[in-house]
Amino acid sequence: MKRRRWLTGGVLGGLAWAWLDLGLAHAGAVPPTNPVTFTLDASSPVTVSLYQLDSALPSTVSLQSPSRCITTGTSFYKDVTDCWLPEWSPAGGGKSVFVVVNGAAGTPVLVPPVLGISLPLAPGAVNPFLTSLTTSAYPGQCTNFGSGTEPDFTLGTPTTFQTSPTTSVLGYELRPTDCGGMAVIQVGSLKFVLPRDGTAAVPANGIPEVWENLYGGNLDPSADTDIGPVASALMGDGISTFDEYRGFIVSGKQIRTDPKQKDIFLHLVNPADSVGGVFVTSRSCGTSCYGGGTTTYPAPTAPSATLTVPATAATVGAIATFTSSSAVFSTAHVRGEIIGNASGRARIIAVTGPTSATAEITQVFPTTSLSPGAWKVSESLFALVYTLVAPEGLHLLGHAPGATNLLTNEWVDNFVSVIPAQTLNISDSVTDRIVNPNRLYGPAQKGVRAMEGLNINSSSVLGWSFGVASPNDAGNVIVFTQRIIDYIESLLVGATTLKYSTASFVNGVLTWSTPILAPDGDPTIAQDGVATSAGVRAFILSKAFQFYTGHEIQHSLDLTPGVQGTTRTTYGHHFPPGTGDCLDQAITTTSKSGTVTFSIPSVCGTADQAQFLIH
Ligand SMILES: [Ca+2]
Ligand SMILES: [Ca+2]
Ligand SMILES: [Ca+2]
Repeated sequence: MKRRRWLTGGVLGGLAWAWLDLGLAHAGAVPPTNPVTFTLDASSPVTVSLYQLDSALPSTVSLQSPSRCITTGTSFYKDVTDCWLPEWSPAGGGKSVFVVVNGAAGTPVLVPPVLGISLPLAPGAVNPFLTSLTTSAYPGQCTNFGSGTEPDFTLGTPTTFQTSPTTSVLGYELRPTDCGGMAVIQVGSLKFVLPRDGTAAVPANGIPEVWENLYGGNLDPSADTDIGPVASALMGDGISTFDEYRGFIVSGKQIRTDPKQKDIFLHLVNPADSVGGVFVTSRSCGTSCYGGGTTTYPAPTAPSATLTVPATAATVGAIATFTSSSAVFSTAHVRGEIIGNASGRARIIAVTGPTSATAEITQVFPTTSLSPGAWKVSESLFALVYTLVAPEGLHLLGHAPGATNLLTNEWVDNFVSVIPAQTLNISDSVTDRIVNPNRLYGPAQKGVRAMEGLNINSSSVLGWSFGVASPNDAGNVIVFTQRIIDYIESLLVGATTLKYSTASFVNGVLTWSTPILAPDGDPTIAQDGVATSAGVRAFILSKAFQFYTGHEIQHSLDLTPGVQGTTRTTYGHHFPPGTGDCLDQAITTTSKSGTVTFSIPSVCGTADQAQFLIH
């Protein structure tokens, strides 16, 4: 492609001619919107097109990507009319697109927003910025983020740019100040809705066709009909389809969520408990066992496989796909880390197969291959929740992995303190944890706050849920991480061998696996099952952390089986220990002749999947 740039200097004389030709030759064009029917006037000789700098576009997109355009590898401006959606982030602001008018010489202007809009709208109400055909001024910047009611776009002065070696065009910079706003551009008497909304036959509805078509087209903006994880589960995640389109800032990055799959919003507070304003610290992890302390769980392990490191792993911030020589990766690794012992760190975004994971580089990998024992990988703390929603449906708000986390501006955060053992102080519990404060449709929806308590004021290993229901009724939970460590260690006194078993579905029934020697997590040593091995203990502790953290979170997802006990024993909002379900009350162990076997659930049963509900 570099070859084309050589031609640029020789063709300047042809620019004016090429510009005039553009209107007819153009692939992507948005016709004007009929102000009565809100359909597109396909017969109009005047249209608009959109351009972005090709080299500034990503090489791939996912369903969550803010925009849909990908680079073709040139240094020119690319026609993005058919793929562009607004992009905005707290750090970078709006990402510009250039508007080109085809078939007319008029200067485009941005139609200012209609005033006096009252939100949220009634169910089924038509977007008022659409009915008035004005640029939108949605509250804040995204469904969960920001404040203010400024126009959602600005339109700049004329700019000339190259769309090919031989073509230069005149455009106007359109810069979003919102994650999902609607720009209305007027040329003469014609008005154009950007991104393109509606067709010649289907009226605009406030949701661009580029996004709607990912989910079957022409959606109801006020609907909340998410399904999953099983067909019989009740519908909805509390976020309307329009607000899912408009999108969220999740740990600093803009995403759009799936209107057909449930989304869970979660904020981790680690540590959460404090005395007189001073955070409690722990014997085993210092500041936190969830990240930012001296030890973090789940702990990384070293797979017995060679890791092939892509060239892009030499750039911080790049998205790279790693491959392993044998099966290593599972869904549980999403949001975990790949770590080179000598150098290199990457945060796993997606696992595409047992030998392949896509990850964001956070520290440069200097080599292209890492042999067994030279690299590690860690699972996610939230692996148990992934058995209810896919990892991309669990959104960690305001989360810095590997660090402590307290407050976030990615939801309404009224957290004040937790005083040991578990006195929770929230300044305003009515608005606390709302994740859609800037919504266009529907009621307020809350997320889940998972708090790490480091106090050991009680010996109970069980966490605490401030109510058992959905996030709108409960939604604050504490996990006592030092107590988990103390409990596991108490079981290891006198032990020589540690074994591990977990339950999986076999013909719809939770079935415990044959216990294995707990792995030491290092192919260069042979200490599997050795009770004194640091790696073996870290493995058991990691599985315990995932279990207790997951099931406390799940109390806020309506996974609250009532008393499930026998005639002699009850288990509160749990299944009995040993059932194998993610909502088991506790880990079970057996001890015989120095061998301690841990049975730790790692999946939710079909009963949980059918009951899982957010409201
Ligand atoms: Ca639409
Ligand atoms: Ca929804
Ligand atoms: Ca959803």
